[in-house]
Amino acid sequence: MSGYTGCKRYVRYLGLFFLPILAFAVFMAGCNNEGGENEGKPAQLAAGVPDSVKKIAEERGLSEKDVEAALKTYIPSGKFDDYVLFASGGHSGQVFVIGVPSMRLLKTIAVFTPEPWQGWATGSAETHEILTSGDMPIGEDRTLNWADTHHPALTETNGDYDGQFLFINDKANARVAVIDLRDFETKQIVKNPNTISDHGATFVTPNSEYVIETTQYATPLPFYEFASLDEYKEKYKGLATLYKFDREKGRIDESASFSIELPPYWQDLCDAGKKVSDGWIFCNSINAEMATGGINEGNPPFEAGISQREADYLHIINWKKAEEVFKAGKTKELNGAHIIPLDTAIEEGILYFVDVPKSPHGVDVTPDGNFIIASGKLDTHATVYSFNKLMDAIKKGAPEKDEFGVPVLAFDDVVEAQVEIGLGPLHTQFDSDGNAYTSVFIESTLAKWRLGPPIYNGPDPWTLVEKIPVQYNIGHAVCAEGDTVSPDGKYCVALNKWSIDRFLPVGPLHPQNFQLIDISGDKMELLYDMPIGVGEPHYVQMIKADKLKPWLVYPEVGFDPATMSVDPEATTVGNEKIEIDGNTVRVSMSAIRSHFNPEHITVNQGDKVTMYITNVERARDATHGFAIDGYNINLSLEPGESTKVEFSADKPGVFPFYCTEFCSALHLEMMGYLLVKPGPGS
Ligand code: K7E
Ligand code: CUA
Repeated sequence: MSGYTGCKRYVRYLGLFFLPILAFAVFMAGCNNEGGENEGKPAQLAAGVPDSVKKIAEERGLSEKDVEAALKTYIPSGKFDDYVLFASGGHSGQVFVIGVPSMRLLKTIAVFTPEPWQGWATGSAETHEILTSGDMPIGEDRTLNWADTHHPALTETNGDYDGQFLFINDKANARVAVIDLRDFETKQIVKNPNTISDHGATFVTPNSEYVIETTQYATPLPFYEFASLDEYKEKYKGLATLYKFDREKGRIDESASFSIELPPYWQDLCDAGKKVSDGWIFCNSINAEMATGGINEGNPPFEAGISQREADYLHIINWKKAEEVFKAGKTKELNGAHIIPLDTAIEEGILYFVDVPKSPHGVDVTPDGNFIIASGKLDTHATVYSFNKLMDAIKKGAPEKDEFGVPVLAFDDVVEAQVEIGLGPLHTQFDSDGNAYTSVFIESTLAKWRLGPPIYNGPDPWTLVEKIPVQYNIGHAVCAEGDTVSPDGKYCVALNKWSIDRFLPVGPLHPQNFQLIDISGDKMELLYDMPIGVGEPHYVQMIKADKLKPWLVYPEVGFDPATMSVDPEATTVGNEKIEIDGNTVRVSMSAIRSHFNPEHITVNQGDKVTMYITNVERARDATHGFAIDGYNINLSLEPGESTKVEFSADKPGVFPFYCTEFCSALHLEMMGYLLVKPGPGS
């Protein structure tokens, strides 16, 4: 509870400032509440259902089931959720943080899209730098300020979430971001220099040694070299990139990262092996036909061309071997990145294929690592591959090769089971009792089915147990820690693409629908619908809330979130000043309830202004904003945070600056003036 001791320390600061008594009173009221929530008052257990409750249910037309669902999801004021969802924000480019079972939105983490509330790339030099470091490597305007986020991946230790970092990909531009879960802020964005779109990202190896990213739509390698579609087979490539994660630094180390060249088969989702299958990666693909579309030229459209064959290829990649080959220098360099050529990958035994029926999408490894489950979107089955059988088949030698020379294992040698689950299966999660949960898109259900030995040793292995309808068109599903080595069961959430009639109409663009499902009983029960009114989430991970240990305030005053350390340039109390040197102006500013210091900044038109602003507060939630009207600048300064603002004072006039977070009774008075004297030519 650093915020609590912070209050006491802040009382000392108060002597230094002349603050109106009112603001002080409001502040101390805030202090008194600290550490108060969730403190152990004895629970008041309801003894039977009182008539008043029955009356409410009657008046509101609620069934017994509705009341039960309400009780299972209600979190009283000041109590916390048991689980946290990290949801991709789709084309909002962000990540949503949601509590389970309440399904309350706790935060949107700014990632690839400027976000003014958090001051993300809307004024602070540090966040602007992080965002633009993922810009396009070519072109006159390299700006990328939107993204299509698909798959978040929490860091893992021995295959279990450890709550330290979160990765997420941008499908639209092949970027990967790193979010630090100490302050829930994006720390790094990496643009793949050789691929333009990704999808099989982000997935981590069991100790987060690597973050996996595969290309979605094949393009020439590198992506900005031109090759006509007639040269598709020769010039277009897929790429699996393994980004080395440096946990100490909390950053991807691009110099220790490498890619593996793949045929242009449109690699889709991936999962890393775990336990027995640690060291391997499994990725689906959907265009073994190598169709190039061209409906306007009389060719079959992509959707038909890509669905001609009965099967596509599951890619089986030995990443430990690939790492050895990379370290031995058997790579080519392209745009500063290391690539293992396809021929080398084949020779070294890094890459194998096996058929997956009917345009597969998801691929998911069971918690024990023994099975790999792949689902064909146009199939009614989930196909289960045995890891041991795959290894035996590799040892035995593949009977066939694809047209690039990649060994193709015999399907019948490696399949453990094909489970009939429904039309359009996509993604699979797991519980702690040997069950799998597969989202079934076309029929809009979540299907629960039994795995087989050794992970499930009861009666009727590899059979469907039950299906629950969802509203509507489920994409991914997530269950509590359901893709780790130790799933929790309890809850799943169906991530539905369409909501149609579930919410009050808000115009033709409908929200997505997250549906919370209780899986703890014999029957799955739908508990709650949560509209997602911004972007289209794809994948989500659900972590136990107590694994997250976020800071409540920054650990020291002057902290720079970009470096996660005290900025030596940060303004300290008593050192507020304005230094002018020719046409450069340096402002050292502090922010505290309820004033900025300095309050007047007078510069000449054309001056280059750099401001170091520190929020010197130590109280929890005492955030200040800093906006300059007309200069397109807004920051969020969390307690202890220091940030840098750079701008050119190119517009003459008088520009109020003010605090954009309602921080105290005298918040409106927390302002100042930027006075820009016109230059000689204006
Ligand atoms: Cu939407 Cu995982 Cu990108 Cu399936 S993906 S739904
Ligand atoms: Cu500081 Cu409002």
